[in-house]
Amino acid sequence: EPAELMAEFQARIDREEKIEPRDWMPEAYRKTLIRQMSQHAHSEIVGQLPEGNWITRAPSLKRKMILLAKVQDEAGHGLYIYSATETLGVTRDQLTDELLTGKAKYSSIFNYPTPSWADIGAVGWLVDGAAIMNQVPLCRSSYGPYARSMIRICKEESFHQRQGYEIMTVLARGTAAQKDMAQRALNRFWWPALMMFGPSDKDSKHSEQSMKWKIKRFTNDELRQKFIDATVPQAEHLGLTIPDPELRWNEETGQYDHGEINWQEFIDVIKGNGPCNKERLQARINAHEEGEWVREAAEVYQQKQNQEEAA
Ligand code: FAQ
Repeated sequence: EPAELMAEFQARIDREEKIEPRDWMPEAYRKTLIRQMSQHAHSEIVGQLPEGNWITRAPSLKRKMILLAKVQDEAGHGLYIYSATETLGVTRDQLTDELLTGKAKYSSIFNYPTPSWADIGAVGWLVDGAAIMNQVPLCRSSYGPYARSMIRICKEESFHQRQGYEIMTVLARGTAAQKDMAQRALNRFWWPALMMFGPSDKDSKHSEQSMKWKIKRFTNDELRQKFIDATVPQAEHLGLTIPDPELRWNEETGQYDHGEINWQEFIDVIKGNGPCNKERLQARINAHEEGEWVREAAEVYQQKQNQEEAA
């Protein structure tokens, strides 16, 4: 790629200009955006499953309505981000195919089970909380369609986080058994939520370039630390204990120190060997197969319309 074009591209980024679909961009910029955005879209789609598990069993009609709305929001987020990704020259069919054949990654967090109602609270509080921490800076991402799609998504995620925290509040103030249920859900989701931010900075192969291109505005470790610092007081307010014996406030740094993340577990989960990877992928394959008749009908309808127009 010509050096002048590369230099001009970087200068535009440095001036905080947004890059738009028809603009010239380095192939590697296009590639890394397709990678990150499609993984993000797949995460929103697969992310419906852990919570979808509780829609039929939500403890009241009101809870069921809220959860349905939240899960539908996640479907919507997936669709906006797929559309934004298509502006980079890939098709939705290609992206779907990569997900269903297991080639594409999606967030590690959605490979964990949600065995109790409290997990729905923990997912909203911690998973959506982590998602917001990561996605608010993406509203300033250098690629225009991605940045714009994030604005509405972040507003919706913020409602999701609050509904999760509210579920946790009710359980934590409830009976001893309810509080225990909330604590167990926190124990299950704390470490996986920290892993959502990705590998530590020293192992993050894309961070340096993505920061230079202002696709990312903070490193993985920076965002993880912000999340911990924001979340520990919330756990204290609930009267719940974060399952990390090494967690303590550090006066000097003005941050919480924390224990080591189990990176082997992270690697296992992204390689497909987490507790629910196979189940999640199978659920998406089934949904796709069951939707075959809709795609067929839409195609036949389109052909008829074309014929009528031609006649
Ligand atoms: N899981 O070099 P880096 C949501 C991969 S929120 C799986 O650091 P990068 C909302 C990474 O892709 C969740 N894979 O990569 C919701 C790369 O693999 P590759 C979705 C991970 O891109 C809530 C390799 O490791 N959010 O869905 C993970 O600079 C509730 C090396 O990593 C987003 O996707 C992981 N946790 O930084 C929905 C946000 N972490 O491609 C339903 C947008 C890393 O070389 C219910 N994405 N990997 O094969 C990002 O901000 C970035 O892509 C990072 C990773 C920060 C995730």
